[in-house]
Amino acid sequence: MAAFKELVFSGVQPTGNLHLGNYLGAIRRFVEMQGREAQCLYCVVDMHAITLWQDPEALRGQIREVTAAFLAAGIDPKRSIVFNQSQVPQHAELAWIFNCVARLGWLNRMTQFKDKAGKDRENASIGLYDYPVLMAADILAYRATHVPVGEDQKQHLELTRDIAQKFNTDFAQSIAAREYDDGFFPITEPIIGGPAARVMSLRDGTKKMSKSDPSDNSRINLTDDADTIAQKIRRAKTDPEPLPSEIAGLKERPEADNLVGLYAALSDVSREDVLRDFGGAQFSTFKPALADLAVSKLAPIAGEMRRLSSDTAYIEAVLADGSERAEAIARPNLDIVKDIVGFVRRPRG
Ligand code: AQP
Repeated sequence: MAAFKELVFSGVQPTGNLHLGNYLGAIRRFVEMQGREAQCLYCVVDMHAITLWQDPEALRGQIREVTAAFLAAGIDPKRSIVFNQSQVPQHAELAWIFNCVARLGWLNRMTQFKDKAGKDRENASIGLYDYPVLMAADILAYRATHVPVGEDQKQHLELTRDIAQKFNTDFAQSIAAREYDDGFFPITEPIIGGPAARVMSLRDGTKKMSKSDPSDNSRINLTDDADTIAQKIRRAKTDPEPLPSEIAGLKERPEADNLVGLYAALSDVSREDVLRDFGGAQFSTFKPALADLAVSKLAPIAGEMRRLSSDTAYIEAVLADGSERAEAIARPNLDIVKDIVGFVRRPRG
C-alpha cells in the first residue's frame, strides 16, 4: 500500500431504508474524499446494526444494499477499501481494550443512546450502550486521521478523540518506548459541514431524517422511484409564507430551511444562492423544481443500486477483497496495541 499522509474512515449501518440524509451527509462526502491524497476506508458497519435486533436474512440483503449504494454513488472499490466490519476481527478486539479505557461517565452522556433506548433503558442491549466505543475502535484500528460524518455523529467523534487521548496518556511510557513520540493514536478530525450535514424529516423540520422513522413519507429513500420522490416532496410539510430572499428569513422556519438546504446540497451551491434564485417564490413553484433536481440526481444512483444489488457474487467479492485489505492495515496496528498494553502475543510466522 502506498503511504498516504491522511487516512479516511467512515461507516454506514446496514439497517435498511438508506435515505437522502445518509447520501448527502455521508456517502456523497465519501466520494469527494477520494479526490484527496488519502487512503479511504468505507465500512458497512454490520456489528453496529445488531445493537438493535435484525432479521438475519434481511441483514444480509441490507449489507449488500449499502455496499451497492457506496459503489453506485461513485466509490471506487479499487481506489478505496470497501468492506463490512464483521469480516475484520480487529474492530471487536480493539473495542474490548477501549472498553477498559473509556469511562462510564463518558458513555452516560451520549445522547444517541438516550434517544434510541427511550424510556425502556433497562431493556436496551449492552451493545447499544457500548456503540460509541466500538465506533472509536472502527476508526482507530486504522489510526484514521479524518472521518466524514453527518452532524448527528459529532458527539461520538468527540468520544473517539477522548479515548485516543486517554490511551495515549495511560500508556505514555510504553508508547514512547516504541518510538511513537506524538502518541500512538491520532486525534481524529471529524469532517462535518455543508448545507446537508443534518437533513431533516420531510414531515417535521425539527427532527432529523432517519431510517427508523415509522413514516416512509418522512424520508426520501435511495431506492425510491421518480414518482415517489416527487410525491414525497410535494407532500413535504411547509408553512404558508413564500421563500425569503435572505438567510435570516429562514430562522424559525425549519421546514423551509430544510428544503432550501436540500436544494443547495443537491445542486452544489450555497443556501444564499438558492434564495437569490427563489426568494419570493411560493412552495408551489419551489417544490416541483426541487423534485426535478432530486430525481435527476438520485434516479441514476437508484438504477445502478438495483443493478448492483442483484449481482450478489460481485458485491460479496468486493467485500471480501476490501476486508482483506482492511485487515492488512488493522492487524499490525493491533499487534502494536497489544504490545503497548502488555499482552504476550504469538509471534507472526
Ligand atoms: N438526517 C441526516 N442528515 C445528514 N447525515 C445523516 N446521517 C444519518 N442521518 C443523517 C449520516 O449518515 C451516516 C450513516 O448513518 P448510520 O446509518 O450509520 O446511522 P444513523 O445516524 O443512526 O442513521 P439514521 O438514518 O438516522 O438511522 P436511525 O434511524 O437508526 O437513527 C452517518 O455519517 C450519519 O451521520
